[in-house]
Amino acid sequence: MFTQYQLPYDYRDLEPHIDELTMLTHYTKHHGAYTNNLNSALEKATEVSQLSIEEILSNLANIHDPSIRTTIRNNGGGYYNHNLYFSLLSPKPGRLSNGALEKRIVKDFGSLDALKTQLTSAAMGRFGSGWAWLTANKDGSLNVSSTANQDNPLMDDSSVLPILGIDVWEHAYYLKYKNLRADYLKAFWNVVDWKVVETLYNQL
Ligand code: MN3
Repeated sequence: MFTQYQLPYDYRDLEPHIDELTMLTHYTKHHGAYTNNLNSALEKATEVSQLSIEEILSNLANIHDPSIRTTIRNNGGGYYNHNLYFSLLSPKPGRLSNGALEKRIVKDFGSLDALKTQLTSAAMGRFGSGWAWLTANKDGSLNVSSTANQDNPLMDDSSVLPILGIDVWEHAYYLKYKNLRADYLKAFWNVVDWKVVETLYNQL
């Protein structure tokens, strides 16, 4: 039985960057539904129901029933992706320390600003609903990518570690920003807690 990541902040706390109604709806309705649907589907997929969510997403091919496999792909992805997304946000976001992640960002992208530009570009380039990602490889190198729907980099390569995910489904921004995804992305960077990203990276 999977449970939602518990928010350590209130729905209104990310204002004005992400508005209260968006946070409330996104967390209680969208993320809540992904979680419930995942748990229901797993009752019919005993071949994977004892695994961690990372293991499930990395082993979707082991789910026998194609229809249940699709349900778990969509809702298990939605469950995992939103746990990561909400955990990255903070009303008092921390900065990177002068540690391994900052050094690697400079090595792979030139600067933190250059990395943000690449992630923003990946997020803008995703047509329709999906996500942009920063993932870490086993050797510590970093990669920017994007996926459609609720897919996740773990579905293609179980060896990578997603350390930052940007939700670009319209439900993440439409109430406040309407069709202006670029404005949402600009605001998003104001509430990303780089300390959380760094802690994930250090788990490699
Ligand atoms: Mn979402």
